[in-house]
Amino acid sequence: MIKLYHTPVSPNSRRVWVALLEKQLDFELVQVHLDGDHLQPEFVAMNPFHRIPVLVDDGFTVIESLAILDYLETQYPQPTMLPKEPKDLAVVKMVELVAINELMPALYPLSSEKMGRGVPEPEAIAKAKEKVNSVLVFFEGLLDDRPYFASNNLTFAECVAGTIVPLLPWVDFSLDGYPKIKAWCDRLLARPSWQQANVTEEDMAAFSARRRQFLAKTQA
Ligand SMILES: N[C@@H](CCC(=O)N[C@@H](CS)C(=O)NCC(=O)O)C(=O)O
Repeated sequence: MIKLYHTPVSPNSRRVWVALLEKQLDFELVQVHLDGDHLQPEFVAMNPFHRIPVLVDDGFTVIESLAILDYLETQYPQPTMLPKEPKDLAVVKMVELVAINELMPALYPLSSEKMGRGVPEPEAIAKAKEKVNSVLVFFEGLLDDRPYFASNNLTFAECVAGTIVPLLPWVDFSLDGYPKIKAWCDRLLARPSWQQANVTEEDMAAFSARRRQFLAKTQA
């Protein structure tokens, strides 16, 4: 039996969660609270960097969400979630990495006030919005007449970017100027897997409050 150690609001673990659901695998979710569970010796024994997600499959432990996705694809190839054609595969990988390396850091200042981390300087907000715009323009350019990035079927591009981009309206970044991306988000949000792995603003605020308390205590 597969076990996923995760924190439901974390995009890093939600991408694995939706992949497991989309692959229709049997798995058990183990919630790890990031205000201490992740520092317990049993968890650190699985991930010495004390981060979620961690996947354990038949006694084999995998850390790092992208490594987990690649493991799932090769161990459980049906339905396939990575294209075989080189250009399509390149598009999927670009979307995965741009979402993680460019988009996620920009969400930090944009979500700061809502998550109770204080109000960033207006320049920081403007810079983050500029970055989000460049990412969305880039993504719009990659979507063709297929319903998903470089594919007629859902791929890891959706698992990764699709668990981050739909959160943008929540941080007051409208998707109205990006019609293809907006339609792609609607398509994803209608899927049972996205509905099952849904997180609400309340979940995020509750997570953030708990995490801030923990960080204040440990950094004092
Ligand atoms: N590169 C890692 C990032 C994982 C990560 O940063 N997880 C955060 C939650 S979003 C975490 O577990 N933080 C706890 C800590 O660093 O102590 C991945 O993709 O799996």
